[in-house]
Order: sequence, then structure tokens, then C-alpha cells
Amino acid sequence: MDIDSIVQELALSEIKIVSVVGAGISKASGMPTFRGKDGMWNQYRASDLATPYAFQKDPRLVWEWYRARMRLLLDAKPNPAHKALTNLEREGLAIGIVTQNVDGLHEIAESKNIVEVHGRIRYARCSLCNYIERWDSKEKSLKDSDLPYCPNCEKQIIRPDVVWFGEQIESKRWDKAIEWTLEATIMLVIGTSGVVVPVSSLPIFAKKNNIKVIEFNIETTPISSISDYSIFGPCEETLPVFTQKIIEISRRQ
Ligand code: BJW
Repeated sequence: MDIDSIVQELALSEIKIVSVVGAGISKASGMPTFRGKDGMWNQYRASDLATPYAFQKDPRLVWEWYRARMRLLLDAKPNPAHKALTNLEREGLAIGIVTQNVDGLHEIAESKNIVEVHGRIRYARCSLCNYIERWDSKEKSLKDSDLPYCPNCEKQIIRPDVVWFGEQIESKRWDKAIEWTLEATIMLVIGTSGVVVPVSSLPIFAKKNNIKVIEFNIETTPISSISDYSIFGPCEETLPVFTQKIIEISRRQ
């Protein structure tokens, strides 16, 4: 089905959109994905970099990887897909964005209702005293030298404020993701491989609650089989077309 027909059909009911987002949305902003052809997990092992055990074993290696990603991020800007979601929100058609991305690009695109379920790469925290600070300044992220000790308790190496494998998503954030899903009539699933739990369960949960699921991806994923529609192609191209059409049709109603 083409985007026009999908939008016509969606507009037959009330439009309240929740978006579930993954790394694919930021690819056009220059941020690499994790899986797939050019994904980071082809180059590095997740178990060496994105687990609490990896950080305990080799914090320097983990910090090097995060610093390298931070350097990329300092030059990154939101792309038309991020902006399309901001436009939906401004039109009053969106409830919120549940993003697995830690890059903060939705906030820079001026979306307001965002829940960053896997945390935020631009912050570092102390797991001992819970001190938290921004570390996305050039001076902090460009220096590959010392390990950053907590400036508050001075006892612990601070860690990126992200959620690693084997860690729980903060319950406040997860509750918000569930609340927004239950409020929605439409879920957009954008640029995610749909293999990481618990986020991968959200589209299934949505389907069980009679919410229409629309996937935006460049290829088939495990989400495709449960989606009402899959829109294949780079989301920085397809999503702005979709959101513009849905905005136009809702203005006419
Ligand atoms: C485009 C595009 C374009 C490209 N347009 N599309 C065994 C041991 C330990 C844990 C587990 C275990 N077995 C299962 C688990 C649970 C684990 C899990 O799910 N593992 C699976 C991988 C097997 N999950 C967890 O551990 C979670 N916690 C949890 O479950 O707690 C309870 C529990 C604890 C212990 C045991 C069991 C349960 C936490 C998960 C945290 C994930 N963390 C990371 C790193 C975050 C920090 C950081 O960024 O550094 O989050 S991993 C990585 O994957 C990152 C992402 O947010 C996440 C999802 O990836 P995403 O966004 O889908 O990206 P990709 O690359 O996979 O896909 C990109 C997609 O875009 C592709 O489909 C492309 O086609 C598409 N695309 N260009 C549109 N232009």
C-alpha cells in the first residue's frame, strides 16, 4: 500500500501517535547503527563495551568507545525524520517519542515529549553517589587521557548515563512509555531492528491493545510481521512525506 492510501485509512479514526524510535533515524545525521551492514556490532563486540561487566573489566576501553561516539555527535544535527516528529507534536497529533537512542537529537530538533529509555550519552553519572554531570563539551569528550573520577565522592570512575545489556530501564521512563502507548491510536516504529527487549515488546503490546502499528525501515524486521503497514525506505525520506500528509488530512477534518 502506498503512503497516501495508508494515511487515508488512518485518518478514519482519531489520530494520537506514539513513536518508538531506534538508531536508524540518526543514520542520516552521521550516527552509526548497531546492527546491519555498517553497524557498530560488526566492528566491536557488544559484550566488550555495553555491559556493566565490560566497564568493570576495562573502563578505559569503554570510555574510549563512548568518547569516539561523542566526537561524532558533537557535529551531528537532527535530520528531516527527527524534524517530522517535531512537526507532528506541534500539530497536536503526537503524544510522545519513546527513543532507544542516547544521542539527544530529538531534543535538539525541539520535540518536547521524549522518553529516552536507554539513557543519554551526553551525561555521565557515578554509580556510587549518584552524582550526574554533562560531559558533551568539546574539552571533556575530545580528551582521551585520564579516566574520569567522580568529582563529588572522588571514589568511583563515573560512567556514561546509558542502559547497558543486563541493566533495567529506569521504571519512571518505562511507565511513561507504557502510558503513552495506552493513550495512542497509532504507533510508528522507526529505524529499529526490534531485537532488544523490553522495547521490542512495545509494538506487540500496542497490537494487543488495538493500536495500529506502522513500521518505517529500510528492511524487514521481526516487527514487520505484526505491523499493520511497513513503509520501506530511508525514514529521513519516507517519514516527512507521511507526517506531512497526515498533518494535511487532519487539518481538513
Ligand atoms: C534504517 C535506516 C534508515 C538503518 N531509515 N531505518 C542475555 C544476557 C543479558 C541480557 C539479555 C540476554 N538475553 C536477552 C537479554 C536482554 C537484553 C536483550 O534484549 N538482548 C538481545 C540483543 C538478545 N536486553 C537488556 O539487557 C535490556 N535490559 C533488560 O532486559 O533488563 C532485564 C533483564 C536483565 C538481565 C537479563 C535479562 C533481562 C537493556 C537493553 C539495553 C540496550 N543497550 C544498548 C546500548 C545503549 C547505550 C549506547 O547507545 O551505548 O542500546 S544496545 C543497542 O541496541 C542500543 C540500542 O538502543 C539498542 C537497539 O538497537 P536499535 O536502535 O534497534 O538499532 P539497530 O542498529 O539494531 O537497528 C537499526 C535499524 O535501523 C535497522 O533495522 C536498520 O535496518 C534500520 N535503518 N538506516 C530507516 N535510514
